[in-house]
Amino acid sequence: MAKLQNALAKKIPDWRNEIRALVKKHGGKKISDVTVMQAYGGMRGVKGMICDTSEVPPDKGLLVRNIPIGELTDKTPEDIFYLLCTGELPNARDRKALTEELASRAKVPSYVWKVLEAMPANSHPMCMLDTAILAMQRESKFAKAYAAGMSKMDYWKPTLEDSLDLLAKIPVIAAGVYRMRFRKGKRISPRKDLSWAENYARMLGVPDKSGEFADCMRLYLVLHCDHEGGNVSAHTCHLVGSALSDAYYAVSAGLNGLAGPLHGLANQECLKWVLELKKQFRGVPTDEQLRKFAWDTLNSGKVIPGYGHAVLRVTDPRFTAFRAFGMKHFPDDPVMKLVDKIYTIVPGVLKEHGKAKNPWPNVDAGSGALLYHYGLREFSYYTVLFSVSRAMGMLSQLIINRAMGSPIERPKSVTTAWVKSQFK
Ligand code: CMX
Repeated sequence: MAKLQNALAKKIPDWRNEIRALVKKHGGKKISDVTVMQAYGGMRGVKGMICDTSEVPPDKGLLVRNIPIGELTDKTPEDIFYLLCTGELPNARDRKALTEELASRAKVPSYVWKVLEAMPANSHPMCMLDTAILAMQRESKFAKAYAAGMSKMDYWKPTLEDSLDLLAKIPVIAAGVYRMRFRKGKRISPRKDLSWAENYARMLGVPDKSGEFADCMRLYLVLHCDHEGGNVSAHTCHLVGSALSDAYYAVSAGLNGLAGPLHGLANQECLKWVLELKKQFRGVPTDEQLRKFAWDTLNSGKVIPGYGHAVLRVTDPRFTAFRAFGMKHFPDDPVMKLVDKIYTIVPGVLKEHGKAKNPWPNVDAGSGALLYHYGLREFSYYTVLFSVSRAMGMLSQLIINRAMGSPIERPKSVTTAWVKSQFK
């Protein structure tokens, strides 16, 4: 950990000074107004928080520390976590040190497995993952240091410790959940000589002689890493963490939000939708059949999963990266072909429908086809994979918020009677 801690220790004083000066000079100026519609409409577009790890310009998609995600598709998750935390990509030595650091912290306490074994056999894998993370709260170094008394200036240090512990263990737990929940046999232990993504791919136990599945997992973990601060999971993690709840409390809370069908669960829903389509038309449907299938979904009051976004207004570059991977490695795969065909038809249907502000695919529209191809076919597990990656974003945001001394979050709510009284 020394290397990442040192890199952060060098940067944090400058970041603190910069923010202090910014607030001193411009603290009274406005960056947003809030309309009644926004107050009732999920605060969409309200600028009310800071996140420096990443941003999502509606016309570009994810930038990680100002680098377009499309330019990071050859990186490893270690590169990405280092980048999220420090604003710089690591050199080979720093990357290796982080891989070794994570490998050295990967042991999951035995009581976690007992808790999971005690859960009903049909528990949702997301509930199992979140329960396991919450169960480990007693390991928190932040909670111990806080109880013992520490300076506010040092909060980020045990938060970094907790983050590395948690990040190291999440793939081990996630793979254990997969093997336990879907009766795949014994758990597979992590290896010290493998990277974070390679270990996760191996521990899942999906046959992978060529190493292509491991590469798919590397890409998957890179692409889902972070999506600025206001999405449900990041914001929940930030909110819970703002009460100085430790990383275990904060990340499990954030992941409970990721488990919702309008957020991370959409990848499970999306592949289900694609396979229903495939089943109904015994393969790839005609354009007209696909159009009708999409309209039937909309007319039954459901959303088309994998399409639309609260912020994005273009095709998600993460979808583009998944599609490119699929088209490179298995262009003739029937599910991949379907995903591609849906991309040519559904945006037109959504535009005609006229409700969704963004008719284009999001990250969840393509990821399932890749997993399905490699034999990972238990849809209800897909959001767990998303979670393993998104932990990097939530944890890096938490570390930085602690370092910047972010206060407890407490926006003001108003009553409907108050709103009425304003516009008499
Ligand atoms: N299918 C049908 N209707 C859609 C739609 C879609 N894919 N996307 C948006 N709409 C509808 C909304 O439900 C809303 O309808 P109402 O006015 O009846 O409530 C209307 O269009 C306007 O919504 P919006 O402003 O365009 O989108 P929101 O910011 O409210 O919601 C999101 C964004 C992602 C929840 C929504 O697009 C959606 O439900 N998509 C499908 C689920 C999905 O793919 N989620 C994953 C997002 C990425 C992630 O977090 O993982």
